[in-house]
Amino acid sequence: MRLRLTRRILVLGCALALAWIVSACGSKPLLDDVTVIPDLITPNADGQTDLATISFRLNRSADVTIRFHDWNENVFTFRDGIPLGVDEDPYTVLFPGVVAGFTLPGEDYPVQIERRVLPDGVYTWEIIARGRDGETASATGALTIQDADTELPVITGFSVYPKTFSPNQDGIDDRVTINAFLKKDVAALTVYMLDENGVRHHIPEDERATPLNQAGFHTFDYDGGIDAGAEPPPDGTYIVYAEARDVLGQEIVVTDTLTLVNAGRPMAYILNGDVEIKPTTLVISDTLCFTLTVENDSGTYLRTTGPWSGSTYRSDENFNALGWAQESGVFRVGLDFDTSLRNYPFRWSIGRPEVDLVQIGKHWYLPPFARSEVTGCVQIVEMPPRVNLYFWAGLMHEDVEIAPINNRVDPQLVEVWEP
Ligand SMILES: [Ca+2]
Ligand SMILES: [Ca+2]
Repeated sequence: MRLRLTRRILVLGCALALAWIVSACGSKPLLDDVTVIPDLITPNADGQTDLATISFRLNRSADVTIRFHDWNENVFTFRDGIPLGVDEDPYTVLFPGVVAGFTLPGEDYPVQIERRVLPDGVYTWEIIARGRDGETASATGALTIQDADTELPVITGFSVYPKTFSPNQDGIDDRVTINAFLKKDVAALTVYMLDENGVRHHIPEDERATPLNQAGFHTFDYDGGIDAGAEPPPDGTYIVYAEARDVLGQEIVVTDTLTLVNAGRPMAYILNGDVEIKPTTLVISDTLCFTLTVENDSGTYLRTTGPWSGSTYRSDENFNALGWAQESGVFRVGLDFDTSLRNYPFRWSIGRPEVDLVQIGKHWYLPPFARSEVTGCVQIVEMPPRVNLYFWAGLMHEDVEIAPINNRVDPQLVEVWEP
């Protein structure tokens, strides 16, 4: 009886030994050599024990999750299912005490908390590896968090104004102002608009307000990228994000919406650079007229203003005198000549209301990709300083630019004689 028992134990022992040998020789453990050092950190960015080094070895490819459990059975995720390949060298990850965003009981923040530092306490860390074949291995240990700087980089007063804008350099609602108030100094404050392709359109900060990244009031200014020469994003409603990240790595996000209408970079030309000016010989009190065609070579509406195409000036008048002052963002055709005292004193709209132009709000526009014939006349009422003068046309985008191709177009010699 005693002998049989001994023999049984022996058989069992061999079987166990065999299993151990197969495990050790044929297949190493999935997760190996796991360490978290030190076992106490103080995440407050003072340079002292701010980080723990998490180290482990994978003997087969696996998805690795690193998380923390508190004393109330709450779970905080640091890394979630990161796919990692088998590697002879151990993986190391620096843990700054910051995990995926969470809210504690009784808290109500009007912001999204993306990443947040763990409050002081003793946590159980857990590293889980899930192999491709479903095999799972894990390791656990204790980590103490002490003196954590738990103040979040909260953003308040986030506003986008106007909520609808038309980035097209027509001088009407071309820019958006975005305000945000930072409660603490941060490592980065970023504002951007996300388009339907997932592309971020960075919105630059107006540096006249608080110094970059410092607690206080921050202002951002967005023109759709036009002033930098870019084509703005297409019309539509977008989400604007403001993200604040502090030196610990805590991250806060707030959002608002912004709608783009009539977005587009305006481009227009005098068709073929061709201007008809006649007559080219006249006497005082005769009238000089021009005809040209304006082409809107863009997908946006071009704003314009009077005097309307077809109007006649006296040569001792100018557009200001007729009550049509320079206006930011409007396109006008101008006529200029050698001895004129100011740039393009005679100006006309790039089309006629309700003929070539359409009304949007209170203003008149040449539609996308449209052409319009523009004419205008000047009655020469006084003798110019000399008999022979060049006259030329221009197409100006007031307070924005006169593109070189639209300046001093098709100069023609005109003779003016006393009667
Ligand atoms: Ca510290
Ligand atoms: Ca506009």
